[in-house]
Amino acid sequence: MITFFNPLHHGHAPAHEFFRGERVPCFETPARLDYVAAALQARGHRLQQGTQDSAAVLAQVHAPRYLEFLQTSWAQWLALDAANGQRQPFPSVWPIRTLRADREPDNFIARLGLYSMDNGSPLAAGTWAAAKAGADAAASAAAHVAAGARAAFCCTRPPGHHAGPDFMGGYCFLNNAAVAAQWLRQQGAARVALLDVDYHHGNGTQSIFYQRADVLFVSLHGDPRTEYPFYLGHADETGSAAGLGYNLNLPLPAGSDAACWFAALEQACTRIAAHQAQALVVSLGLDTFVGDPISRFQLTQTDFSRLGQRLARLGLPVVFVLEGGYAAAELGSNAVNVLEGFENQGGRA
Ligand code: SP5
Ligand code: ZN
Repeated sequence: MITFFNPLHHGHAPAHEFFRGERVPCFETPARLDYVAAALQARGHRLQQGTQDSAAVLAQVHAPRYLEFLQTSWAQWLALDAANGQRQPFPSVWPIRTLRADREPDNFIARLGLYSMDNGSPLAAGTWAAAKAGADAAASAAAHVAAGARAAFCCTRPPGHHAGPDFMGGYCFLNNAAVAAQWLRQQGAARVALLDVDYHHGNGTQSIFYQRADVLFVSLHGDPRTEYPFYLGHADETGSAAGLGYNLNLPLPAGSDAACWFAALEQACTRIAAHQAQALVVSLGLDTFVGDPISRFQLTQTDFSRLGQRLARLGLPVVFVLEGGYAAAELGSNAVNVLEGFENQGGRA
């Protein structure tokens, strides 16, 4: 299958994040994607740049004022102090319950808090350009599938599934999987299913589609009682309004092994089959890997081949969108194992 690669991802390269009050090197690094590109090329897969512009669809999945903020954020940061070019902005205050989120403050750090769910998603000089190019790659992968391909892979970072209608978080800025799903809808798929297999619940994607029946959201993830993003991803979140019954969360205890994980995947596949979708988007986080430094499931390299095989048996056209996965050196082979498992099961593009 064809890979649509984000050519601008290196521009998003913040240096550090916080862990237990200390600055630690970022887990979400450019090296991650370099490893995936290398593994794809070593195993004979074709990489290309997409040609689609995601702008119109981005405006359907994100709020205009959030997109405007993100696009101008680095310039706003520099406007505070030219020396900020060597620093990373972090939010320090948030409009939590009883505070107003409808007014945009003039203060840049206050606006940053308004549009952030955590302090773990540092901006860098090239963040907007990288995130926009990633959304374009997701649109291009979706366009390729809408035009008749069995599958496509959107190989991008920063990831997207924690980014909600009007906020960033969890290393995510623009929701690439939501762009792919919305693109497929606009190209004529009446029903789309979105399966999120990242270790962390895809709170942003869930929120974007929570009131809609046309995009089914199904997620397997670490139980939010103990795992990030903590405040969403419980089993009792089933959708609202027209979307009631079109959201399925399958939280699993931290430490779950492959047997437990694949049993939940069967439940996910049963629900997806019942949706009678015309296309499937997979939020492909690989931080379920036993060697992941920030996550606690126990999938092995061969389990990723098995995942690809199982998804092929759904018989749907698929857009794979890369999300998390922080064991960088193993990320490439783990990703390619999913794609080749899919292809070898008959899911050829
Ligand atoms: C896309 C994605 O996978 N985002 C994950 C965001 C997780 N953010 C919280 C990171 C907490 C890091 N904890 C470090 C534990 C080291 N033992
Ligand atoms: Zn994750």
